[in-house]
Parts: sequence; C-alpha cells; structure tokens
Amino acid sequence: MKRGLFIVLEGLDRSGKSSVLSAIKRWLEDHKYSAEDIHFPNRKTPIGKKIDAYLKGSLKLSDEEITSLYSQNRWEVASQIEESLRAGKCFVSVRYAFSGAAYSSAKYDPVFVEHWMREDAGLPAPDLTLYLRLSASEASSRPGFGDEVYERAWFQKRVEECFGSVRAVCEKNGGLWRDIIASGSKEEVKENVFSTLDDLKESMTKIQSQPIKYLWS
Ligand code: DGP
Ligand code: NA
Ligand code: NA
Repeated sequence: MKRGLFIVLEGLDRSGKSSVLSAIKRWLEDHKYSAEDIHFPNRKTPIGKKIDAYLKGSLKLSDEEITSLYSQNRWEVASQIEESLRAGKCFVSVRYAFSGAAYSSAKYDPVFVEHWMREDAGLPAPDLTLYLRLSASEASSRPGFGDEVYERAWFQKRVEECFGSVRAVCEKNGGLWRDIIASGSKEEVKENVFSTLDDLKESMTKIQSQPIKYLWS
C-alpha cells in the first residue's frame, strides 16, 4: 500500500487558509485520497490554551518560551501524522513548522530563520507546502485583522519577508513548495489551488512510494 501525503498550508494571517483547506480536501476527495486535517496552533490542548492566551494578550511570554510552546504543540500530533501517512491517508495541516520559523524570526533577521526551527527538528516533514501569497498590506486590510498579537501590518510585512527565507531553506532541503496567488476572489483562489494540484499529480504519486521525511534543524 502506498503511503499518504503530508500537505501543509502556510500564509499570513487573513490570507484565506480556511477556504483553501476546503478546496484541498475537495481536490483530494475527487482524486480518491482520504484525508485528515488539523490547524496549528491546535488550541484545544493545555499547551494550545496557553498559546491562545498569549495570542489574545492575556499571557506574557518571552520569544523563546512561545516558540517552544508552538513546537511542543506540533510534537503532540507528530505520531498521529505518521500513523495517518502509514495508513495511506493524507494529512493536511494548516500552518506548521514554517509558520514557526517565519513568525518567530520576524522580530529579528530573516537570515536566521533556521535558528527558530531547532525544536521542530525530527518532526515529519511536509511533502508539499502550499503558500498563500498575499501582500501584507492586502492581508492587513481584510475584515477581522488586528484581533491577535501578531496581527499588526508592520509585523506581517516582516513575516512575509521571513517566509521568503523559509521557502529557500525548505527547497534547499529537498522540500516541494508552491505559491498560490491568494489575492483574487474565493472562486479564483480555489481554481488556483486546483490547477496547482493538477500540475503536481505525477510528483505526488511518486512521493507516495518514498519514505516519510523528517525536518532538519
Ligand atoms: P492562526 O490560528 O492560524 O490565526 O494562528 C495564530 C497565530 O499564531 C498567527 O498569527 C500565526 C502564529 N503562529 C503560528 N504558528 C506559529 C509558531 O510556530 N510560532 C510563532 N511564533 N507564531 C506562530
Ligand atoms: Na490569525
Ligand atoms: Na487568529
């Protein structure tokens, strides 16, 4: 039996990740894949509840502390991801270690993104990362923007730059990364998702017969 694919969806706050998740699941279903999904941070666990409090501004933590909590929050699900893949099911994750590197390094220098991924080393590596490309200024003008601590236009601009460095690190390590233009209507973005996945059909089938990969440091 062929293993499942680990697909990760990344992007700035308010880049439309939830509706793109539905589009990915729809495509997978249409192509006879079964899939599980999760959204990180997974706010349901005790660690996730702390992250939620931090994001809402009611819990103060150092950059090192919050980075560590986010990573632990992913480690809580690592074996579930592997089980899924081994059982032949796809696993779709909204945000993952690349958000960790991009958001945690955003206050510092994008050249050091790898520093912020140390605790994620050893986690299952995404087979495919889809990055919703939307400028920080567009993201910042969308409804609801500003509710949580990272939702500041200047900060999102930094995150956007850092995602550029994260992509370079991902590809250097053999990861497959595709940008999805996310500035159009929901319908247009959905079409972009479908055509991107259509183009990757062969590569995806090949990856299914390769071993699961793990994240670098
Ligand atoms: P979301 O629920 O997708 O809106 O994510 C909440 C916020 O957390 C969002 O601003 C992105 C940020 N974030 C996600 N993962 C990480 C991480 O690993 N580290 C840091 N510092 N921030 C993260
Ligand atoms: Na958000
Ligand atoms: Na949020």
